Amino acid sequence: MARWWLGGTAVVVVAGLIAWFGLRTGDKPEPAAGGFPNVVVPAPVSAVAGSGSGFLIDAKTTISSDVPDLGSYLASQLQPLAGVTPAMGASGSIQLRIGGAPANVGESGYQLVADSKGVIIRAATPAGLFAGIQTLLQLVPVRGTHAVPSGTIIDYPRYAYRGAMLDVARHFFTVDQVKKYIDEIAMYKLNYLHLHLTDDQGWRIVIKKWPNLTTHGGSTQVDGTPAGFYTQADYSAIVAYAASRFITVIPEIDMPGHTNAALASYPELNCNGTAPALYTGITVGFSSLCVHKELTYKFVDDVISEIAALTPGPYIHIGGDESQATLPADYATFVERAQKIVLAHGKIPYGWHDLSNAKLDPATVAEFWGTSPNQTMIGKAVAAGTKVVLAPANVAYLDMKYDDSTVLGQTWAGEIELNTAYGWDPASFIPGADPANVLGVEACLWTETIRTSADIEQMVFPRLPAIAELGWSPASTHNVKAFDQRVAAQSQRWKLLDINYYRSPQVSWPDWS
Ligand code: NGO
Repeated sequence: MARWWLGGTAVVVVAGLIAWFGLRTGDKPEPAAGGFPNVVVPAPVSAVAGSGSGFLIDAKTTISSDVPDLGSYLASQLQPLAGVTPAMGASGSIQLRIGGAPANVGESGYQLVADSKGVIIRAATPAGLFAGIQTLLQLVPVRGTHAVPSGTIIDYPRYAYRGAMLDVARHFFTVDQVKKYIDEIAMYKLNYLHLHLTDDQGWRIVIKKWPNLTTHGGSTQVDGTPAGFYTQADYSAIVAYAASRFITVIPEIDMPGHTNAALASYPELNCNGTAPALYTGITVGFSSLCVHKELTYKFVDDVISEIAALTPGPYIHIGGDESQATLPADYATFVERAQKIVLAHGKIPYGWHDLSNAKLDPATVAEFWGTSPNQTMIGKAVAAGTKVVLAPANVAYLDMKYDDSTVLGQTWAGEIELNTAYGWDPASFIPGADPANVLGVEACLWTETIRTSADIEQMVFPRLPAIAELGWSPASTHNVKAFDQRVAAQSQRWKLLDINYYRSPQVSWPDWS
């Protein structure tokens, strides 16, 4: 019997509040147990236990889906979990239905009902169904019989923006590596992938009008090892793959600082007309586009024009961080023109919160990466109505070490253990900010020290699920003990899928061996 189903009595459970039936230290999950309230990350809005033994996924299971691609996606994802690839059928025991969900699930949420006969996920949109599928996949016990516990979940996100940033400039990651990362962030209902495509150490996306940006500027990376770049077709493949997981890609072209790779590729972009050498170190703040050359704005317009054409999503990120080599007045001039260029190409300007040193367009979105919520720059901008995404470096930077023993990563913003990453509230983070101006949260992975997919996973698991939960789950579910228990349950799937993760001492990891 499922641990959370108490003697046949239907028990109303608000996820996260009832931690006592979670996995206890050293517990092995019972076969057909786990119960959705204490395993799902991000915690659902509400979960009501049903009676009965739940739905057994086996060779007889079939799927019928109003969105055919989602039916086959679910079948492929069930294969490693339950050892079966359900066939599609008109009246499947698992149904994915557009329509019929309660109105409060909105455009991004879903309702999931499981009983002994089957599972029905209903949503208003394919994106909502996809979120419901992620929940279902977490409910399937990997061990023993693959029985989804019976009950009803109603779930929808707290914030519209739930992002992950991956720096592909300091170390380059291939299309396949990015797709793998997309699959991993999709498990936690993130809906934006922000790709940091350019920096001092490398320019990673072909711009047809400025080909040397990649042929020269994309040839190396941190450490001076050979690197690569995305053709526009590669990039479109990433965008399309992300879209199939209901994730919108946000391209970042970091300007006017962090531009050594561009300056090294085209001497004419430099104020003195001389190209610097390629850069393979990690110190920042020394490069700047030449703000007073008109060619600079032709360059920016050409780049943004090609990037906008490759971007179905609404945002283009123009960086704007750490422009120590740009005079403050020049910075303001540049940012004001760059915003206009983005708007002229039909996109919303987005950038690191340093942008608020310039006059912001009302549409511009600022990404807060500071370590103190009292930083006046962002406070003023948000008070003036600027929409903000929160990626505070001391809680949401996944390149920070966990503790003194962490091999990878940096420490400039502190060490970030799992419960530190989880221990803040986006709504009240910036004092005085109207919570309505907080678009959401982003987990950032800078890659000065990160070289492989295993490195990525080591730094993001389990902290990325923490940030994902802050972005998705209602504040009322916030409970560190319950969260740690639900994260512990996730590790069974990470092990199965060969996803590397950090065994934080704050979590009682079950022994899955
Ligand atoms: C800072 C800096 C990046 C570094 C990162 C490392 C921002 C927005 N600019 O974050 O260039 O890679 O820290 O943690």
